[in-house]
Amino acid sequence: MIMTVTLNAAIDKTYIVPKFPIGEATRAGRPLVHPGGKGINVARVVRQFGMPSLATGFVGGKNGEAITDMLSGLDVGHDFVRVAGGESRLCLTIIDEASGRATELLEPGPPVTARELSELKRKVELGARRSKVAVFSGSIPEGIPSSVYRELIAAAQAAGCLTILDTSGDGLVQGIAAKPFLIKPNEHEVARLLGKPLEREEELYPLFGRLLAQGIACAVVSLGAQGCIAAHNGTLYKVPAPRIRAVNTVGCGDSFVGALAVQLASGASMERALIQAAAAGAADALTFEAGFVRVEDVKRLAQEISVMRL
Ligand code: TA6
Repeated sequence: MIMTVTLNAAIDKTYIVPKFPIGEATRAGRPLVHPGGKGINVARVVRQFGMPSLATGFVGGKNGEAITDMLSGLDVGHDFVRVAGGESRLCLTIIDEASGRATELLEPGPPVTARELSELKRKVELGARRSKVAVFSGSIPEGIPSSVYRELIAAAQAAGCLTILDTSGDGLVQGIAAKPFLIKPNEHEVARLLGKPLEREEELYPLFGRLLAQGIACAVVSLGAQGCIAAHNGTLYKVPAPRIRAVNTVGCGDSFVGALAVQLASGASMERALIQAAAAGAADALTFEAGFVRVEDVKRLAQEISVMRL
């Protein structure tokens, strides 16, 4: 089983409009509605690959109930802490068909108390005992210290779980201290680790050296349409993404991580895991739904990908 931790669950609504002019009223059709937040997206993708998944984290209010009901409907196992501080957030994506661009509007979500956080730690410990891989994804809500991922990852690892961290900012910097098995910043998030915006691929090489020396087994930097670069066990991999006609790239990183988690839980080689992940990230971009893949697309696209060892 794969456990995913989403500290700020969401209801994701995606509106597809012919044109989205700023400062004007736009009448939209019915949105696509899904349970969201990065870890929940990962859990859904894991399930699409046919592997059992357990989603945990924080939900609140009626929106929280809607999130867990939708997860049950998708056959995704869940065990969330219900917070008293308010409603789980709405995350809106507006896709402008004329330009092909997506605009996201992400609410902050409810605050979390220290007692609610202790409750989550207990759930993570229990879930990790039943899981091969634990995935920690997404932003950190108000009330929780940025050291949260460090503590949760340590708890999951103590239970024998392989851990993946996909977050940004201080949460990423502090989470690295727990030595997760794998981290996956994107090209923007890695700027925090580099201390400057990423300009050239080669700038990643010394960073990879530092991360591996710090005890991270695998560091993957996703580069959108350029694919990804990864370092594992002293080997550098470059994985070009297949060429596709993207309709929505929101959530592609979550599908990438979901496929990685499935492959690592199945004992696949890093090379195979990276190919499947790159194929899943691209497959997600073929659909309007965020964090959603058609497995047949992943299989087809995987055949177009070959890994280079640098
Ligand atoms: O990656 C896409 C997405 O997961 C959306 O589904 C939306 O819920 C948002 O990102 C949440 O990101 P965050 O980092 O705030 O948890």
